[in-house]
Amino acid sequence: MKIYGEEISGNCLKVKYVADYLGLSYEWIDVDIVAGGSRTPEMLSKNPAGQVPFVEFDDGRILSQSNTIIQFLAEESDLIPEDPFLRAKMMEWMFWEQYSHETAIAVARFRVIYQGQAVEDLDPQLVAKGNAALDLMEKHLINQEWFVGERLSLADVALVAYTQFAEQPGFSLEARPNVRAWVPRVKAALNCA
Ligand SMILES: N[C@@H](CCC(=O)N[C@@H](CS)C(=O)NCC(=O)O)C(=O)O
Repeated sequence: MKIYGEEISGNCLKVKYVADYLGLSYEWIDVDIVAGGSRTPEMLSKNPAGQVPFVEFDDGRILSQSNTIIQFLAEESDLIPEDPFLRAKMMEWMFWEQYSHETAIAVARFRVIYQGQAVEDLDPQLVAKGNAALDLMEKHLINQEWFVGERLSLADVALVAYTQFAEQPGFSLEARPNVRAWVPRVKAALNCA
């Protein structure tokens, strides 16, 4: 399969982390997101949403949306709990990540790191949303090592993707020791740098 993405993107890294963890063979097709590389006519013909990541399988079928891709790749692996309720809890966190976490932390990071906006000029509502997401994670991790159940799951993969970069646009993990300890725990379990 071919994975279209760029390693500056947490959403793309999710796919790479899972493919590497599972030992899947793939070709990584680098897409220059900032230069509009995901919106060329060729790319739009593959993924009309104009975004990465997406995966093109050997039979030509295409799948987009990071959390959908990782769920498909990890089918029947130990990254997805067998228990239906735990599996649903995993999905709960993955939907939450896309609506309440990525939309604040990834967006703030993009503005600061790639568009050169000063941290102090970030929209206060965006910053408040990001802080609320990190606070919720911190609270959840008080009595747990992993987001769902007793081991690493796709919920951790989805959430670590941008949490690992949260300090770049000025969010602090200083007063969030549980999140701070969980990030390297997940990355060690995934065996990724
Ligand atoms: N919900 C999508 C979001 C994908 C997304 O936002 N992709 C960004 C990079 S992280 C992108 O391709 N941006 C380029 C553009 O919109 O032109 C997912 O999880 O895959």
